Amino acid sequence: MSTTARPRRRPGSRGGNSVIKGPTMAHVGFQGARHMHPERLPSAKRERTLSVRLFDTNEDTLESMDNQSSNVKILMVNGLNMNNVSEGIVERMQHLQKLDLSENQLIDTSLPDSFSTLDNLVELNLSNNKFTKLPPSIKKLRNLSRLSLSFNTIDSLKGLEKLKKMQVLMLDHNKFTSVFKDITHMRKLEILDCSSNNIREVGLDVRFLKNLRELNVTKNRISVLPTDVFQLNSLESLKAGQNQISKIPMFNMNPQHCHCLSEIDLSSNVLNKFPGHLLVITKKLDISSNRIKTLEWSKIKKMELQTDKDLYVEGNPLTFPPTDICECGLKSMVQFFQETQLNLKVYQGMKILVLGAPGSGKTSFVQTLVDGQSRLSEEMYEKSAGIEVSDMTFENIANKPEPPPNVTVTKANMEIHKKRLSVHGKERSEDTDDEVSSNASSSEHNKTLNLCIWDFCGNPFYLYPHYMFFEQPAIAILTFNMYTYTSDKFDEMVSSWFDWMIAKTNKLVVLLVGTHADKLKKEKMKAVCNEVKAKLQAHAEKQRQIVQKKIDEITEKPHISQTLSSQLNAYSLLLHEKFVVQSEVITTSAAKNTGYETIAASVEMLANDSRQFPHVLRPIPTFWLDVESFVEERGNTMVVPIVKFDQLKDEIGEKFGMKHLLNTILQYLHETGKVLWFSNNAALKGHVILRPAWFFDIFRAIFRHDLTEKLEIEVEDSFKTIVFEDETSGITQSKYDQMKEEFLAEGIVDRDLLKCMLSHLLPLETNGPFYEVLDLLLNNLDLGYLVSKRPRENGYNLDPEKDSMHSRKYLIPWFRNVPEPTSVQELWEPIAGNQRLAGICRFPKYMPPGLFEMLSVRAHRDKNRLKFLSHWGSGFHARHREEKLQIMFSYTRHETDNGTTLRFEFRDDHGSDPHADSVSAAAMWTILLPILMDFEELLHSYTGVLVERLMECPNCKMLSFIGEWLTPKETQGMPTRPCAECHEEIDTAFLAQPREKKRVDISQIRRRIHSAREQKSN
Ligand SMILES: Nc1nc2c(ncn2[C@@H]2O[C@H](COP(=O)(O)OP(=O)(O)O)[C@@H](O)[C@H]2O)c(=O)[nH]1
Ligand SMILES: [Mg+2]
Repeated sequence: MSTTARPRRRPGSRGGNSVIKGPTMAHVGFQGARHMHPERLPSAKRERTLSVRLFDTNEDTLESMDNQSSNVKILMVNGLNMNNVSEGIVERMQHLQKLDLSENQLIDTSLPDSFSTLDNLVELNLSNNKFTKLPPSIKKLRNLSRLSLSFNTIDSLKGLEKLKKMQVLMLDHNKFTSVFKDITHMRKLEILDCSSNNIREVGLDVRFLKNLRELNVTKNRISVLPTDVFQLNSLESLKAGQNQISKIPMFNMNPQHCHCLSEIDLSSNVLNKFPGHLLVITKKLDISSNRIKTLEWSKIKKMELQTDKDLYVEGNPLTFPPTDICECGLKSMVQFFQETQLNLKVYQGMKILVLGAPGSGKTSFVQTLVDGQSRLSEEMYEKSAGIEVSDMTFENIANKPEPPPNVTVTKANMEIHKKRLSVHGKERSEDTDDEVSSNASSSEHNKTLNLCIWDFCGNPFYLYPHYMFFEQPAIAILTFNMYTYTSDKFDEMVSSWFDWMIAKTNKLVVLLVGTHADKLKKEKMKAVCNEVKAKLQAHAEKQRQIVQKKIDEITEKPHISQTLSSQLNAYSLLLHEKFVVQSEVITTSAAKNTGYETIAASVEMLANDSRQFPHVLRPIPTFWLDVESFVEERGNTMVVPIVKFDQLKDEIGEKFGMKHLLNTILQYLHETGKVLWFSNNAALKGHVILRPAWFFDIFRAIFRHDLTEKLEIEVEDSFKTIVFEDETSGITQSKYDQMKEEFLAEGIVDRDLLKCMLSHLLPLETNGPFYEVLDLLLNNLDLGYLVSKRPRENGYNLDPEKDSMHSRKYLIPWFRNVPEPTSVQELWEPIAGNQRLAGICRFPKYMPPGLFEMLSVRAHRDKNRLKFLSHWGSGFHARHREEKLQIMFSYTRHETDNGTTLRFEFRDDHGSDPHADSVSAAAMWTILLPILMDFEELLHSYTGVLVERLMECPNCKMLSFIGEWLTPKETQGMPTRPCAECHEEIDTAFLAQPREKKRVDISQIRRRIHSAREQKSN
């Protein structure tokens, strides 16, 4: 089959069929082809024509074909300017295997219906015609294995489900906008050419094309290549030049399974980072005419000097290595690196965390910053969700003297800094100053600052999951859209983000960035910036005052107890840990690429501020870098790139010695965004996540603001093929719909659904990786807990047996938005008069989103012996397994401010008989305390949270006692304490957990309280 389909017009064919003189048909092939042999012997048998070329399609010609028709297997009717395929041809050619109709004038209606009866057709060439749609009749040609539709104007490939035998598919030079979704069933496909179309993405579905050898997507509008493409085991050639591909993410390169492609062509794209990791899997890598500035040594390091690989890099704005070296090919680059590496110092980089409301311009900001030219987010194919990682470097960073000791970066500071930059040849600012210039030349300015930029999706949905990744040390960049800003949106656009950030870290370094500068007049912009600045100061002051007021309340007291003094301590810490905000809003425009030199200057100055970032820009020992490469490589070869800390320690120790440095090195890698190692998180510090971007993807697969949409899409493409055809799972469409509904409505996810959601990140051939990730999510990240549902039963069992065959579902509190069920009060109300233990944690400023959700998952743990009865959006209700107790945790947001109150209450559940034996306060504390302590541990990682702990007076039910579960000693020593509200002497067993020795006669106290109540009501 001619796959290139170049016009091959027969001379004279232009004149139309009727005027053609000469032969009308050529018998070009005979059975056995004996006629070709010069010494051919006459045969007794009649010869049978196998292959026929028609020069016209007149009725005469067709008739003369009649006696051959049962034999003809190949028919060529190309280049005839024909605009119709007659029934006549089709009827006569029922045995046809190959048909070439290329280079005609065929239109959508040209193929007769009977065309679909050409059952034996294996190869069909329809290239160079005028089709605008897939001819419907070809959709039934089940045996078709080679099809060319090249050079038409077809825009959709839908409806080819029956064509499962396809091996070669030529779709180039059409108007397709999407292809991959419609060919997932073509598992035998080997060659696919869809160059010169309008395709925007190579979907994840490409991974089903396991036999694909050649893939050509040149000249389309693709911005992202899924890593699955590179993992196709049979792929030999990948051509993806002339697209808009901006980066090639890292992916698993398991050396055992790694095969080598003969070429990867990524020329004429917009890559800004050297995808050197591809050199491992291809003989020839063409990345010419992109936007790559440096080729990192670390990526080429693994190459041998005598490499036979080819790397094409011309047409890039390369500054390193020098162009003349690059022009001489990969060998000379490797040599260059090997010779220069000894002099090359590496300095510690840092993370930049970009956040702000959705649509505030974060993604455009980051892309423009990284690319050094205007980029608006429409260019990117996927709407951001989760966290997007980009890397960039600032070259020629100067060694700067310590900045002046004021905490806030002032405008004046900025300008001085700008000047200094400009004279270092960066041409970032117009003003030059000879005096400074002479100074500068003497100072050293050859450092490179490596930045790892995390672009946080701004949808409020991520307020909880993203907390995990918002850490210090890092520069936070908060963007807001100056064009759509109005005073009443200040909270939503600016201050709520501050509250969110401060709650986690308390110490912050923030650049406040106004975007969309191109859309405002100068005066308006100035007014907006001034207002935002003033309002932010006022907001910070207000927040400060809330804390100050609490401090005053304590200091005014005559006697400061141990509890109060520890509170005082915590409160004043909140005031002391200042945050640094650049006092002026930096105005930027991603559309015009303005404001970025100020950003660069600010980042550079902050990076040099050794009080804020003592580690940044320090030289990194070579040994650390070796470990870094080792860790990186290790991560790239793992399906689930997570190692246990101890294991990594052993491996490093074995390979490099100096085990004891691992903590320090991992901390460095964590701070620079190379790995994730949450050393302050007790549940997680035993794990090291070697590829942060992979982990973000796992998060993103589950935590999605657009889940409804996402699940819809999943079933459309990859999901049905993965799971519906997976022999073990046997999931039907209706089961899928049911699981989806359940997740969206109840926040309960079925294991199979979860598997699907993660399927593009984890191989499905084996369950191991999935369970590994599941275990991490449930047990280390407090994602959710196991529940079960029996078929045909309505409710869920929130406490199933571990191995129950019905428990394949997980309740994920963050997704659970159902209202409190009425059944709760039916059980809770009747025992309202019983003995109880109740208290609150009040968050006057801000309660971090997700805190309650994590608390509930932890409370559910087996060790707490709670049997969950109900779990709704803002609370849960449980019984204790052994003690007769009902338990409720719930939280409510204050209507007046940002504050929130989390309440816990234990009620004795011996019915409403006041004389029945009730559970002692001491016993309640035994159950409550571990839950509270778990909660306190969670709180511990939010250093900027203001929290008040209060206990309820068992008599008057007012919150009149300080919660002392963290500092119980003082109260434990007393038998009773007076209530500040009702002045009743209250047994301290209700206020703090009693010492073990203390025996309390609860029933006596209960009776006393009871009679006091009766007296009162009289
Ligand atoms: N005119 C103009 N449009 C911008 C600018 N920055 C972003 N946009 C547009 O604003 C919209 C939201 O931008 P995006 O970067 O996706 O915001 P994100 O949701 O914060 O990541 C997109 O339509 C961008 O094209 C800018 O500086 N100028
Ligand atoms: Mg975005």
